[in-house]
Amino acid sequence: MLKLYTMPGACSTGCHIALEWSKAEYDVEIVDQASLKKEEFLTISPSGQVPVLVDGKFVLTQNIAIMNYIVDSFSQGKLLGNGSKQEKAEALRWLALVNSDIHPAFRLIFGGQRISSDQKIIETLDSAARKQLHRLYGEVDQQLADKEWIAGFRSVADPYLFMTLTWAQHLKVDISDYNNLLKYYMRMQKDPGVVTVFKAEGLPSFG
Ligand SMILES: N[C@@H](CCC(=O)N[C@@H](CS)C(=O)NCC(=O)O)C(=O)O
Repeated sequence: MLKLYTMPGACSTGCHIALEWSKAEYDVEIVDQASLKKEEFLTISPSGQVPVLVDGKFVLTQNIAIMNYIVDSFSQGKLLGNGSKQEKAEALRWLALVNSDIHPAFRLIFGGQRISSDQKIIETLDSAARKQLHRLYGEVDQQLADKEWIAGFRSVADPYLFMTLTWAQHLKVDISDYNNLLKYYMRMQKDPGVVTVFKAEGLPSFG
């Protein structure tokens, strides 16, 4: 059985939601920030990061690879589309935007002090990241103008995008002018899979 290592509220919670949406049988191990840097965890994730997916002796890191592995393991979830190369590419495009562009921008906001101890530099990184996020979420907002899901159908890109929106809310990243995105965020909060996973990870429910 697949086993996912996740830290509540992190990007790994997105993988947890993808497993739940796939109607998969899976195990979850919830880890905290401190345990990520311990010897035992570093043997499966040398970078000391979640997500990690374990399938027997096979150990996999990196969101994109894990999302793909979930889809290949549980094709009934159709989280990369209907089998056409266009739907698969569309879902991967948005998954890549979240993993390669949106997620790293957040790292500049909550991890600025890992880059520099100079307060001015930290503030510059923070404000540059907020501008970048505003532009990226603008792209997502346009895409959602006539779509319920980011790729046009429910896909692995959605739970990951959703997790970044919880960070945006927490860190007060301004998305107030993006109505399509705000509506999407509200819809996702009510999604039964999201609700189940948030409960399982001990995260507060959305009011
Ligand atoms: N490139 C990695 C990034 C994973 C990542 O940034 N994980 C974060 C949680 S969202 C983490 O484990 N942070 C803890 C740390 O770096 O100490 C992936 O896509 O899986």
